[in-house]
Amino acid sequence: MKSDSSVRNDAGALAGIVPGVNLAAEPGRMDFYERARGRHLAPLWRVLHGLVTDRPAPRCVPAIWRYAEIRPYLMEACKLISAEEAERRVMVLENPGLPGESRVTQSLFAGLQIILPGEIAPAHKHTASALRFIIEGHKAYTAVAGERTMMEPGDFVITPSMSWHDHGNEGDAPMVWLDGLDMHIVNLMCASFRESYPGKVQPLARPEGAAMAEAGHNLLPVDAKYPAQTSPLFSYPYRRTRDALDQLARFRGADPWHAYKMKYINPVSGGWAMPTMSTWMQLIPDGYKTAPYRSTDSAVFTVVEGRGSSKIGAQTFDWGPHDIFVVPSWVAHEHSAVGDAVIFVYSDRVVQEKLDFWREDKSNAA
Ligand code: 1HN
Repeated sequence: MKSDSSVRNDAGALAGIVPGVNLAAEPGRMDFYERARGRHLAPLWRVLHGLVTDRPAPRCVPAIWRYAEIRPYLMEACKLISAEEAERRVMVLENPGLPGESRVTQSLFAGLQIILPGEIAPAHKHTASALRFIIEGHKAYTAVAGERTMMEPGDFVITPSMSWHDHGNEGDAPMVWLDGLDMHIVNLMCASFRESYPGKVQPLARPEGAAMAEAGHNLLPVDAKYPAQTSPLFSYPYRRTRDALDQLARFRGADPWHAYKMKYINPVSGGWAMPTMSTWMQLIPDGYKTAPYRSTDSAVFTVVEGRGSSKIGAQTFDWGPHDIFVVPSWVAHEHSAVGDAVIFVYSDRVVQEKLDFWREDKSNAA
């Protein structure tokens, strides 16, 4: 019999073998496997239960990036490369379970982008949609599809698929934001396009505030058509979000699993603000502890205000402002806050809902 090293019968590959398969008989099948491989054929029974798992089996692991520990690296990057040379000066948050893959979860990207006073991140567009969640700094803007918006800490800003976007910092301090992108979902389907704008910045076609005027007041211009699935409102200022949560907490009780959690919506459809990434802002009142919860969407949490801790699976992570942590799919988690805590969350829930995959579990069954 031929050596079977080429048929990957190592423990890792066999993790997916059907339990009924007689391992003692496998050596006698190796010659067949080998010849089949020459015809680009492979036996499903050796991999089936790794392909179709009993429950979510994320390779992504619970993790936290503490801002005080990573901010110095952003500053150091500024000394080594300009925003222009890098195209985007972003330090990627790599999930420790997925090193080298530029993934914060299996389906999502996260990075911290830093732009110094006077710098410009040149205009480009791509299939992937991006969200920005502003961490620190003032007087920086992003221009999206011909309209600028200024960015302030806590603001949630959207770059829809295939819209030109460039950023600039007109203030006197560094500007840092979290970039959340869906390119791994785009790439799963091999649907990615990208183009540079001929010129550093795109021309502005509308005054600042136009999108907010049209779509930001529970009103829409009569007869306006919105063919895209992304919200036409591309900036959700923190001032308004915070106020909404505050007012809600004055007359409603906290939800056992979520405390106060408000989804960002597309005013045209009433659905999620973006077609590929769900986004929320969550308020956990001082002293409150949420009940264990899990769902099939893996989520990225960015702390805005307050301190607290989250038990994620078996691990407990303490967090404070600007810390970023990840909860993988189907891992039970619970949060507790010391002082009112406000947390921005994004996940792939909207995609799973569209595909009828999404599930949640509030039963505390592990
Ligand atoms: C991108 O275009 C931006 O436009 C940020 O600011 C991060 C990460 C991967 C690919 C494209 C931006 C990105 C990105």
